[in-house]
Order: sequence, then C-alpha cells, then structure tokens
Amino acid sequence: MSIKRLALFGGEPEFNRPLHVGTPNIGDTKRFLSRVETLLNRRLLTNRGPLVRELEQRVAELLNVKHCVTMSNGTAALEIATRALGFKGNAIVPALTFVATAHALEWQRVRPIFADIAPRTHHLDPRGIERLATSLTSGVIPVNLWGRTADIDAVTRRAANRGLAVVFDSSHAFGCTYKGKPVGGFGNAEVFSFHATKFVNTFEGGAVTTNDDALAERMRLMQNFGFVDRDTVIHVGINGKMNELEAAMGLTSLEAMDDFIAHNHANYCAYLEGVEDIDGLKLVEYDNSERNNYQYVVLEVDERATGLHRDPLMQALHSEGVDARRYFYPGCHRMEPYQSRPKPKGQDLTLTEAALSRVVTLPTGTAVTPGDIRRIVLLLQELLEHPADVVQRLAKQPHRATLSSV
Ligand code: T4K
Repeated sequence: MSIKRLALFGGEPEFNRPLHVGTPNIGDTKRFLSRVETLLNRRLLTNRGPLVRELEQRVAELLNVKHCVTMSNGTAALEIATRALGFKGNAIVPALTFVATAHALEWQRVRPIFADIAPRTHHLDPRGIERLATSLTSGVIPVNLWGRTADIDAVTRRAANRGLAVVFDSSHAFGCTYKGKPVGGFGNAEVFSFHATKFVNTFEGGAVTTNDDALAERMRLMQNFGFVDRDTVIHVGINGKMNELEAAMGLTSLEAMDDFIAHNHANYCAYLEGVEDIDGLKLVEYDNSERNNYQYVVLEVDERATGLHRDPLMQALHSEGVDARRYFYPGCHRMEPYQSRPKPKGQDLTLTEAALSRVVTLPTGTAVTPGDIRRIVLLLQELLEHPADVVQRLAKQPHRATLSSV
C-alpha cells in the first residue's frame, strides 16, 4: 500500500466522520420516546418517580444486590458512598483511573494516596494497600477498569487486614462478573457511572449498590438533602438525584444491554484478530471465563518493537478520523492538586507510568462496526510500515488536540 494513501501524507482521511471512543449507545428509540411521553403526561419529572424506582429495582435484580441507589452521576455516587461510609484522613486509589475517582475523595478533604497497578491487568496491585496504608488511612477505592473486574478477593482481603472500608469504582464494569457473581455486591459498596459514554447510559447518571441496609438508607438521605418526609430533615445532604428522563434512558439502555455487549465483543474480536500478528501491539486481555462488557478496547504500543511511540501513532490515527484516546494520561498523580504534593512514603508508580506511556483506547460501541475496525487495523499496519516517515511528517505539522466532535 502506498504511503501517499495516508492522510498525513496528503491522502483523504479514512473516515470522513470521526469515530469516537465514547459515542453513546442508544437502544430502542421508540421505547425511549414512549417512556418520555408517559413521564411528560404524568408531569412527574424528578424526586424518585416511578421510572427511577423501576430502574433501581431492575438494577438491583440484575446485580443480585439488596439496594441500588441511583445518583445524578458517578462522581456524586463516589462522594456519597465514601462519605456515608465515613472515609476520612486518606484513602488508597490507583493512579490509573479517571480523575473523578480521586477528586471524589479530595472534594471531601480525604486525601487520595495513589497506588501502582499490576502491569498485565492495569488493576490496582493489591499489595499496594498494605504498603501504603497508615494510621490515617480509612478506605480503598479499587477500580474495575476497562470493562472487566479486578482481583476482588485479593483486594478485599488486604483491605480487611488493615481494617479498611472498600468502595469499588465499577464505573466501567456494569454487567460484569467476578468468579461468576455479578459486580455490584462486593466490598462495602460499588459505584457505577451511567454517563453518556458508558455502554449502559442515562445521559448523565450513576448509582451505588450495596447489601448494607443502614448504608443504603444513609445514602438515600444524603442524595436528597437529608429529607425523610416533606418537612423533616435528619441528615446533612446534597442534591444527588437522578431524574425521570435519565431513568427512561437507563431502562431503555438496560433492555438493550445484551445486544450492546454482543456488539462490543464482536468489535473486540475484530481488533484482536487484526492486531495479534502485528509485532509490538497488544490488546489488554479479558478473562473469557467471566462476563465482561468489552466497553473499552485498550491497545498497548511497545515502541521498541514497532519503532513508533504511542503518541505519534495516536496522532496519525487522529488525522484519519479515528479519535483514539490515551486514557488516563498523564495519570491522576500528575494532575493538580495531587502533582504538587510530596510523594507519600512507599509510593512507587513505575508500572502505572509505563502503562500510561503505552496505552491507547480505540473506538468501539454500537456506532462502530467490525468493518470499521478492519479499516482501522489496516491503517495501523500501514502506519507501522513507515514509522520514521510518520514521525518526520508529524514534526512538520501541529497536532490538533481534539477532533471536531460528533
Ligand atoms: N470513575 C471512573 C473509572 C470513570 O471512568 C468515570 C467517568 C467516573 C468515575 C465518573 O463518572 P461520571 O461522574 O462521569 O458519571 C468521559 C466521561 O465524561 C466520563 O464519564 C468517563 N468516566 C470518562 C472515561 O470519559 P471524556 O472527557 O474523555 O469523554 P468525552 O466527553 O470527551 O466523550 C468522548 C467522546 O465521545 C467525544 O469526543 C464524542 C463522543 N460523545 C460524547 C458524548 C458525551 C458523543 O458522541 N456523544 C456524547 O453525548 O470523559
């Protein structure tokens, strides 16, 4: 294939509309609109209406957990769950996560202490819990990253050894299992994000699930100003509620969840088939004995083998309309206010740093087809045939930081 075909070298971009990592899955539009019509006719738009209740019940059933408390978003869900559990002092979180995991703590003046990851899975290395915990540590937030679960038993055991509360950030892991059991009932609580970019979405939204009755009750108070009835407030609280429109989307999304997962899986397989023979490219693995949602396709680029670092490869993909992302660069520990702080004793983020310089997240979801993916793979092959030319070409042109959206 001639190098001139590539957009960087004067060819037409492979995709004339950008392919994103997070284009929302929609589900059955008619079902959604009919729910919207019903809720508008009912004139009950928020404050735990029937659609929010139905969503909570369906999620609790699906995840086989006693309580699901819906929230305005995943970040508020993390804040409320950790506050309701009495997190204070500091808490251990992986540095390789979306910054909301850390900010949710910091916002309540609980200091996040960043721990390293296990290199193969990108999940929190459970040994970091004992290494970093001090007398000030109150809890841990392990993150079930990329659409599959962490080593939940090891994390829970190590946290228990130190008497720490555990809130799983399962924002990426809705619908997944660990040892055959659905995510949702592990630790003291689990948090989900239903942001538009998540494979099951409520536009904005989130939830906390738990089997702890008292915790669920406290969280319900906290997300509704502390009200128990119209006039009685018994707890400090905020407005962390999901509304009826969001729940309508959530229910519609839930009905299509199996189709979304099947689509994501087909996409993942298309990537896998395409890149497995390319030296220096490796997809982050899924354990096929578990249920995974495959919502993130994460590629590791080994520059020594490919001759091309992840960054120029990603930039070249951008020029072709493939909006690959380097989640979660540069790492929470390199963002403010965390970056300016002294390093905690015993902290070593070598493996996190290595992953952050190699990973690139590729477009998937129902807006992307296996056919699109075969074209992306061809692009990868072509770009990696000319690493030096790609670098030289990019040096001559400024990188557009983001593609025009949607
Ligand atoms: N914990 C973890 C581990 C998380 O990943 C997240 C959120 C949270 C906690 C917090 O949950 P929330 O409070 O957000 O519920 C996105 C999302 O904003 C964020 O929810 C998500 N993680 C994170 C991984 O990704 P961005 O800034 O990278 O995505 P954004 O908005 O640029 O969207 C990506 C692309 O998707 C866009 O370029 C275009 C496309 N898109 C996006 C939206 C919103 C659409 O086509 N339509 C849309 O409506 O953060």
